Amino acid sequence: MLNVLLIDPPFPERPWDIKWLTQFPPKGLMYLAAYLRNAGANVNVLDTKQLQYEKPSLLSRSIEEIQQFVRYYINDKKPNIVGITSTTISYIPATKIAKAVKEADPKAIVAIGGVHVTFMAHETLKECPWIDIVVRGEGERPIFELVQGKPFSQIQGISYRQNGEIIDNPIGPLLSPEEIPIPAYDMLDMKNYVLFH
Ligand code: B12
Repeated sequence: MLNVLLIDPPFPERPWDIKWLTQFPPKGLMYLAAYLRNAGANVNVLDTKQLQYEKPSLLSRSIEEIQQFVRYYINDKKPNIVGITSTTISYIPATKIAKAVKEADPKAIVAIGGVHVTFMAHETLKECPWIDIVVRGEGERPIFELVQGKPFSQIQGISYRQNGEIIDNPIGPLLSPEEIPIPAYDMLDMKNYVLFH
């Protein structure tokens, strides 16, 4: 089975958000991590928002500094698949992190998911040649099938390039409630998300 790293990207610099937005663990990624771990995969989660505004000092780091950190991290951990999440607001930083990943290891499969790219898969793949796959909608099954090494053509819910064209595989059925795990909160240090301490 392949190794997976899931990354929550930094935010565009909006200083008024520092205290607020760094309080929230990347919930979507923690669901994916729990699902993958339950299925026996080796998975890590990196929340770069915690690097962006270090606590309690609130020392701030630029996106370029975080890109550099990500390159070192990839060289050290050597994940085979790197999955990045994004909303519209975090899309640009997410693409910059994806670029840093590909620069550090061109062999790593770089996937992006989340609400923004679900609706903007073609734009994302056209703008970002360093992103291999867009996962549309619920990500648990598609990322697990990637980890199993299934060919892209057989994974439901992904968009990818093939011979210069973008292919959109149809989205598969949703997970049943029993298949949805408790998010893997233990994989990040929850003390970092306490609002006042
Ligand atoms: C809870 C919530 C918040 C909480 C988050 C708390 C937390 N700990 O996560 C808080 C209050 C912090 C918040 C903040 C904001 N939010 Co909000 N939020 C939501 C809400 C209601 C639910 C999100 C959620 O937890 N979903 C459940 C998880 C499991 O789903 P998910 O993250 O989408 O992940 C799944 C898939 O998308 C996919 N996936 C996601 N990432 C990846 C990555 C890979 C590699 C793969 C394979 C799959 C994958 O797989 C996951 C599991 O199936 C949504 C609306 C909605 N119903 O989705 C709005 C929503 C996401 N928020 C929105 C907005 C605008 C914001 C803010 C910008 C508000 C602001 N003005 O600052 C900020 C930005 C936050 C950010 N990180 O970008 C918009 C985003 C719109 C857009 N175009 O991107 C939404 C869609 C609401 C709306 N309809 O307008 N939010």
